[in-house]
Amino acid sequence: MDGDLPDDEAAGAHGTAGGVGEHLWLSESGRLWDLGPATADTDADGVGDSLSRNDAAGLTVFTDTDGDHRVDLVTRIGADGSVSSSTYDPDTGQWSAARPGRLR
Ligand SMILES: [Ca+2]
Ligand SMILES: [Ca+2]
Repeated sequence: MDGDLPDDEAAGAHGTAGGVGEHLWLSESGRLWDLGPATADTDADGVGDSLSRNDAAGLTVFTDTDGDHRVDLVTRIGADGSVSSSTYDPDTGQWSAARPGRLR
């Protein structure tokens, strides 16, 4: 028969386990960024909800607080110990800055 796909190719096209369905997504300025799979479980419910990125300016932690795989909390920890965070409002699609602070 024509049109049959090899098994491995079909599985690759349709599999979801470990695929992008497990990734965290970041909405910003009307675009959606694939951040990759969560690497940390910050609320200990057994489901990964956060990942962090290191760069020259410090550490940025992306967290999905409600389990829909959309990041809704971003925390930036500067190399100098400063901390700032932004929360996402799904109703408005806007990020708003939370009160800045410092690590104790
Ligand atoms: Ca969790
Ligand atoms: Ca979310």
